Amino acid sequence: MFNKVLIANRGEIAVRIVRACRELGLQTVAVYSDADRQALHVRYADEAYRLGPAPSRDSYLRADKIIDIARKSDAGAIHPGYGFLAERADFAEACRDAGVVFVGPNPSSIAAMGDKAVARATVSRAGVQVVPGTEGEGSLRDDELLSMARSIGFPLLIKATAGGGGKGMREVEKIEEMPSLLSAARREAEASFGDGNVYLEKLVEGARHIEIQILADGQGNVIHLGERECSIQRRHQKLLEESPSPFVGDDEEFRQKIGAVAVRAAQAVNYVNAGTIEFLVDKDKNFYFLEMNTRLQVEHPVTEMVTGVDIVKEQMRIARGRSLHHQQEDIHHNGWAIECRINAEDPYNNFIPSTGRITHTLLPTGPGVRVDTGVYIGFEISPYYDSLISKLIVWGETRGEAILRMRRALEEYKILGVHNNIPFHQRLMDSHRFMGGQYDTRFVEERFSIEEAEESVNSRPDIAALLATLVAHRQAERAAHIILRNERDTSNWKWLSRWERLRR
Ligand code: MV4
Repeated sequence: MFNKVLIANRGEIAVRIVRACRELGLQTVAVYSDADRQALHVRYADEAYRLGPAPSRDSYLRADKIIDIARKSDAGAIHPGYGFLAERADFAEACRDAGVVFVGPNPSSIAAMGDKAVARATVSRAGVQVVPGTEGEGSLRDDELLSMARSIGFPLLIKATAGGGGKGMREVEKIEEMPSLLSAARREAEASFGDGNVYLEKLVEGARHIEIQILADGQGNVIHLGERECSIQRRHQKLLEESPSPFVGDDEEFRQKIGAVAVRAAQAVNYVNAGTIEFLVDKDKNFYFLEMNTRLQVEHPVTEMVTGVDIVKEQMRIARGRSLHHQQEDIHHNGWAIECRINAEDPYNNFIPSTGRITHTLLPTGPGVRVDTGVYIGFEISPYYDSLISKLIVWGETRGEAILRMRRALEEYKILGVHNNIPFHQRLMDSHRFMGGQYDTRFVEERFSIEEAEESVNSRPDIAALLATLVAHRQAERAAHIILRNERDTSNWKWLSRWERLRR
């Protein structure tokens, strides 16, 4: 039984894990690269050890060093967070060989779900619906794929078996395109994963991306914590997640149905610890298994906010051999949670990553607001890691209240020193399609433009008048803001009551 945990990660998720350990009375060990010497996760942990230079392969990906530090610091467990080593079966195995508990599933579960064709075949055998496509687990040659494509039908998708996150994926409209797109997909998969193997799936159009949070203990108990809606994304980077899904809403029967299928998918690989099953859901509520993420996810807080379950503490309990704290009947969904990923990127310039020092920041607080972050004033956003500055999560009794609260929190939030995507989220909160919950995975890329959204805000005559006042009389700035805010409040109230009448 361990009492000390090494956190093999950085940023907000490392801070999140330290917090869970604190509350459980577990000692913590941080590791850091040269870029993160001053980082919050280092300051919050009981001990911290240097890994190496900033690049990930010299620091957070150094499995050997991390296991060595765990041994020397007498940490009995390693929590990998997400990214880096979290879904590497060989790392989970190396931990086990070193006598250190890996806070996550068994290496065999990671491996089975890591190969997307094996995952498909495995859950399919367990009776879980997958998108029609190639069957089996082996490698298929181009000529075999070509003849299978004909019976699957078009449009279809070529996917990398080692993939996930859309890399090595190609959409095929007609058979003539197959040969060139096959070699392009194989090339990209080879370059990204060192494995050019691919499989085929029928393309499901206009689908939503809904995922189910799973918890499983070593005693064979598996439960689900309901769904997260993750369709607001750009180039396979999620930007906003919510729970419940507006598409599922109060259809409790559907929630329990898809939840039970997710549980079956986890059981198919003898899953232990926290995990997520991704589904594509079409407009008729048909759902298909896509893949399983065998780790804690970035967006886990929205599930925590509506279920009241602390997922990271549950992970620790499971890793300590205890059985689940909750049974399926104990899980209830209360209210609505939305998470905005606040990234250091420029939403006005193709979302290019922005680097530099955070010279000033003001965090939103107050009722129903949670901010998970790893940065502070003076922190340098470097090009070495992902661009996540923080996660802004709000809770409301209804979706309407959650949206208004998110608008309020985004207004309060100030970050100076790097470009950030707060304006993107503000415009999204104003978008009628978002408000109505009418969006799918193509929404951000095909139907939403921050410039146009800005335009529509700017063309509102009341706001234009206020802006004119601002330019002419700088002193009037504060008063003008107060007027602006009151204007908004009125429309917010109107909007909220309309929303709530609509939902009844
Ligand atoms: C699909 C699909 C439509 N049909 N598979 C994208 C990444 C990987 N997780 C799977 N992905 C998709 N697979 C079939 N058969 C559409 C997507 C997809 C997508 C999925 C989830 C979230 C965002 C997405 C954006 C574009 C495409």
